[in-house]
Amino acid sequence: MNITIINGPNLNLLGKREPEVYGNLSFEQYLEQLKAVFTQVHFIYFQSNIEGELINAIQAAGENSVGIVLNPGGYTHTSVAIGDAIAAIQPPVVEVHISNIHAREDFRKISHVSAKAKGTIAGLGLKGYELAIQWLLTQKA
Ligand code: CA2
Repeated sequence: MNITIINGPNLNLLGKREPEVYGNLSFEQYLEQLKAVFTQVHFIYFQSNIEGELINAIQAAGENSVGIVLNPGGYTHTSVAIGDAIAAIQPPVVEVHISNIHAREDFRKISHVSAKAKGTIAGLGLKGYELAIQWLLTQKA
């Protein structure tokens, strides 16, 4: 069973910068932990700093995955097109943010993704991805 995890811009820097906000693990390191916890899942992981590539990945996951965990990074707050891509696919999408976007600058309180996602997890660090996957596994037929 495929679950796709998609990370947006600058999340390739996890573990390298701003550890006080984003922790000190790279996503690749964390992904190994997820694979060990969810042995029944085949993870497809994609990260890009480019909006159109993220949209292509959402569309592809719409065809080949039972669910998507999406952290759109800064595009959360700007991208109508990513919201549209989520609305256009069948599998459930869980929006995840490592930091609590509601406790930061005002511009981070707006998400163009939340209304199209099944749900949103914010502020629980990388643990949010694991919780999103747990929920997706309750949804499969
Ligand atoms: O909290 C999150 O997960 C965010 O989606 C992260 C985005 C930010 O623009 C959103 O408002 C909230 C930024 C990702 C930047 O990631 C970095 C990771 C390590 C070092 C520097 C940036």
